Amino acid sequence: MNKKEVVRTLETISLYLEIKGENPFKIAAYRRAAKALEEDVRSMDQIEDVESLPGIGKGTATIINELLKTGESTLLEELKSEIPEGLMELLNIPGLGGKKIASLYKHLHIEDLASLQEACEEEKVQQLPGFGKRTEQNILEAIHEYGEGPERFPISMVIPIVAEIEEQLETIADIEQYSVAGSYRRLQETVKDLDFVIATDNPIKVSEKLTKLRHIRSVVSAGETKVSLEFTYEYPINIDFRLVPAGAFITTLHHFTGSQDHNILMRQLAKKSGEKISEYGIETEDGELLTFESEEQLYRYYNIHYIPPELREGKREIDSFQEKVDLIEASDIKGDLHLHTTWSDGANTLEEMAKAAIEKGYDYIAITDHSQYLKVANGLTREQVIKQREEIKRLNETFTDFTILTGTEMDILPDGSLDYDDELLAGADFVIAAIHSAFSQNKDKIMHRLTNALRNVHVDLIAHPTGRLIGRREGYAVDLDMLIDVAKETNTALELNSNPNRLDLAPEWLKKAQEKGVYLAINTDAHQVKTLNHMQYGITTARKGWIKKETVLNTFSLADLRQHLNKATN
Ligand code: DGT
Ligand code: CA
Ligand code: CA
Repeated sequence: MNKKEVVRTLETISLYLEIKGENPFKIAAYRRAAKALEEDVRSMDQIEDVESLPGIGKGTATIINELLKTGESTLLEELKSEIPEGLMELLNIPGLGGKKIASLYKHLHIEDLASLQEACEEEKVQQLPGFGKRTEQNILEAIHEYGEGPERFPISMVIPIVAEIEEQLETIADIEQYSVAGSYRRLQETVKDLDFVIATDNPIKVSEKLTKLRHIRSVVSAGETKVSLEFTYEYPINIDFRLVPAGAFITTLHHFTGSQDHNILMRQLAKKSGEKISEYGIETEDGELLTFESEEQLYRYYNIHYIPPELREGKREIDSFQEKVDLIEASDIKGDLHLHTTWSDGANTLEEMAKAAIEKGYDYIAITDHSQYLKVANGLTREQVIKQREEIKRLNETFTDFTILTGTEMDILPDGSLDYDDELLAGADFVIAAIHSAFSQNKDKIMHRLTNALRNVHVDLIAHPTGRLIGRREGYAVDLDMLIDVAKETNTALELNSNPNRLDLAPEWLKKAQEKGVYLAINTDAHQVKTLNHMQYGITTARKGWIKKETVLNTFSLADLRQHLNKATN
């Protein structure tokens, strides 16, 4: 377990205790322990004795040590068995926290959404201390909204669901081959439902096994060619499974990957040569049904280069891929230029992040912890920045083919000033500037802040340029055309943040930036070793914007990158 996971578990324990109605001191002890760990600069491995931290007592230390040793907590398991599962689902209702849920449980014996709805309708909830008529009304509305679920799910929400489904499909012996399809495979920002294609000789058995997957809420239909299931995760979500014999796997996968508009283009292509294309295969003029071993082969049949799923949008892809198209690939990436460590709000140390990057085959990384203004993220003071640089220098001496670049993710303050002075910035290899506050300012103010940062000679990159969180937050009022123009003028790069919650900038804007000659950096913004893997979402998003390797700073060799950065700052 890394530190973030331990912290989260401690917070979960305190939440369970609160819902159970335990005494406030006990609840506070777990919150305090979580906070103490979060504020310590070391990673879990480096803390020898957790009890020596202020804020951690004997009791919480025991829990932490158990978590580190076994990955589990007996206390949490116990609490989970004591408290009705349906009660935890109430946490998804806005306005309901541990305290309120505890009161509902204790006084009205509410155990799940259904009993809460009933109590609201009977106007019992408004009589509880701290609730009132208005709150009751809000809860009722929120329950209705939750039941309907969002129309589309942000991609980050379904990534773990796809992983869990795939893990289970692996264990079904009668499945010969499977793949996720639909909008997920095309990496759309949001998806309506999930689609899988499965090759099997035994559809009856597979169909039956599918209806026993974890988290199923209801079986919509379970036939021999299609199984449609409703799952319950944070929200109810539908998943369609298509079952086909192995021969039809590729054409079915292609069909259900879509997009619908891409399929229309493919049909027109087939029509030209008197053929018909469908999920079953290509039907030639003399009635023969052709199937394929790979999607490459399928496209080659029509003399087209392989079109990756993320570009199957039904626009110009069929024309463009008549020729070979050279877009950025995962193997082009030589480093990650936006990373956090335990020095600010990351879960892993400098050394751990570097080691993981070396294992990924990178040549360099930039360590860009938060700056002093961002107190919630433990931003670094001027002195800490200097100390960190010394640490990086020391570490760099231990590497042969790898370099840590010193850097910062510096806040652009609400008034447009920068969080560090020029003298300090001049000593960094890579300076990121970013907005993390005062999101509601008008466009003029936001652009004043961003252009101020762009015009500073030391700033090399603007991180997550719009500040959006897909499906959750729009971001601030940025004029992207202007941002791109000023980025060009000042030779400042713009980020494609690979975190699947962000994917910021979006493909259409990446394309515009590239057209205007603005450099990009595809970064993970990882706060722990695990999320260095988010790079894949960045690469795919870049390809959606038709981005070439040459546009992307972190495909450069270290020498070229250094040269470019000097040119940019002189
Ligand atoms: P979504 O679910 O709205 O996020 O987007 P998709 O693309 O996953 O759409 P979905 O689940 O309705 O269908 C999956 C794929 O199946 C779709 O991309 C193309 C194919 N497909 C489904 N219905 C049709 C159709 O009526 N015509 C054509 N040409 N293709 C279809
Ligand atoms: Ca779908
Ligand atoms: Ca579907």
